Amino acid sequence: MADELIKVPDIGGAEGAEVVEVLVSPGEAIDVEQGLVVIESDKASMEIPAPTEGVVSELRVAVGDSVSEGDVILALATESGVGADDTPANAELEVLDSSLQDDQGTTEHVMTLSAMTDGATVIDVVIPDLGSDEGADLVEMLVPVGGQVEEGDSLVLLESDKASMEVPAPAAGTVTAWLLEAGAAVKEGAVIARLAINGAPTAASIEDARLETHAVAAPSAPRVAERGAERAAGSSDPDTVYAGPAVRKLAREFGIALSQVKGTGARGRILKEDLQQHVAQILVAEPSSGGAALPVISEQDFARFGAITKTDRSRVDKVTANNMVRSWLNVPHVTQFDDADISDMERFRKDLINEAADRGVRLTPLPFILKACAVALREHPKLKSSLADGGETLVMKHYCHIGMAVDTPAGLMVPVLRDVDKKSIWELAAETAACAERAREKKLRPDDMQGGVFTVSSLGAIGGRGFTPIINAPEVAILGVGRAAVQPVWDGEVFRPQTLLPLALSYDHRVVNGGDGGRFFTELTSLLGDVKRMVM
Ligand code: CAO
Repeated sequence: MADELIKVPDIGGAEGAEVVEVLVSPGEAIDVEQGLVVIESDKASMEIPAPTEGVVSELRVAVGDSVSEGDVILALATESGVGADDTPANAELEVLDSSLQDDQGTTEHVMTLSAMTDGATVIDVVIPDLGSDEGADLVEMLVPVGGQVEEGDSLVLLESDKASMEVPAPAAGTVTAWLLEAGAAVKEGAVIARLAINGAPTAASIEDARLETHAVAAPSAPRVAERGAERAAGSSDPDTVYAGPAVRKLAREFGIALSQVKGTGARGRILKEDLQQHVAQILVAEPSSGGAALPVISEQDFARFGAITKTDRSRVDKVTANNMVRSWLNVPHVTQFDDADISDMERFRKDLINEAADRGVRLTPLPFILKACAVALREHPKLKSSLADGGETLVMKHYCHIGMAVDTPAGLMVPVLRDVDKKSIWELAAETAACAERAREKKLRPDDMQGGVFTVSSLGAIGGRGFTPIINAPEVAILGVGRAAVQPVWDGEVFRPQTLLPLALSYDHRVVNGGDGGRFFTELTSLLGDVKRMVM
């Protein structure tokens, strides 16, 4: 038996994720594909399955930990496992160790003695090994020229696509010059500053500085915990802010000091939603700042009126809430209603029930609705466009991926079905069922929820005649589906029973005019009334 290290796989560009559930324990025998942990990122919940069978020999994460692609989740003792010593993670550690050893005798690799003035030794501060060849942007100088630093104090903040990192002072001293400007792209070895040091640096202090940089660039669990503790203690020191590169970038764009933002992620990590919440609060608190302030819904002490309990909301619920507010506030919604006569479609669907059972699929009205939308969108492509360039241009999409709202215990998810226009009703039936199951089991990947051009939200199975769906921006339209019912319809001479499907189409009035919406809707209801036309 050998230990195989199981790592966080590619999570589709998500910037870190939180461990929300650990499904196994040390000593437990695991089957291949068995769920190990559930992680939630900004975009998705995802269960990480075991790539092979084995016995859990060590758990490396706990609920609340923040993880990213490549982080080790656990060690699995397997018959054919890769030995722990051979894993990339350890290989990386070895490289780090050997680079430190190299530095023992070659301190100028980290800093170069450049001048001796007034008895002080002035050294060059250089960018250390960043752990990748891609370099980073010099985002912020944390110490002004003339500023005093202690050994290990952060000098600059660097940001790459994958990490934020601080370069610590290799020795105590005074910054005498910055040689680059904020925004400069830097790589290992670039000289960024001059430091007049208080005493001659030792090889040991230089090694410590290197180690420190590595620790910040790829925070190990204790380091992250330490930073979280600093935040939890309410520190306003920007050096202790714990946030990912994307959040830091967004904060700079908003001109927000992250030290003022309360992090709600694991160990006080500041999430994008925290920043959005902070900005919203500022707008509310300072109506004069932009005139766009919203009246506040003040918080109440409900306990005054009776017993209450409070529960934490899931990440999916919070992300959905933000998306809803963003769309509701930015997009002028118009919602139009109609009923489709699906009497023939329902007869056809029921005729196919036995064939569906033979094929092992459940044939609900949804695949027909999706197909009808795809055909109507082909004729009315504006309904699947998006605004770009601040509203100057319209992006027309020559594909037809449609999102489908799924109600799950963790919250609302919208997996996207690819190329709906090219798929048969049978294919769509199988795919909608599979997608809904994956959503409910938290197995959707961020990719599965991207690229939609239009969304269908069906409450038909749950009930209700109609509702006004909120557009999944930057899409420009969404179809809400109610519960079909047989109703009497006057045909000019008598009332005849018809199965009517209530539909609500919301569209972005910046892009879609009433005429566009009406024509699309008429086409859609007529396709649903005559399903043969869907294949024309
Ligand atoms: N009218 C009448 N009956 C309907 C119907 C409709 N519009 N739509 C579905 N049904 C029936 C189905 O035919 C099925 O009955 P049978 O088993 O007898 O055929 C039953 O309702 C259950 O359907 P389903 O929910 O299992 O499957 P679906 O394909 O209709 O929907 C899914 C799949 C994933 C869209 C749905 O389960 C779901 O999650 N809907 C909620 C979406 C949501 O929350 N939207 C709101 C978003 S905004 O908050």
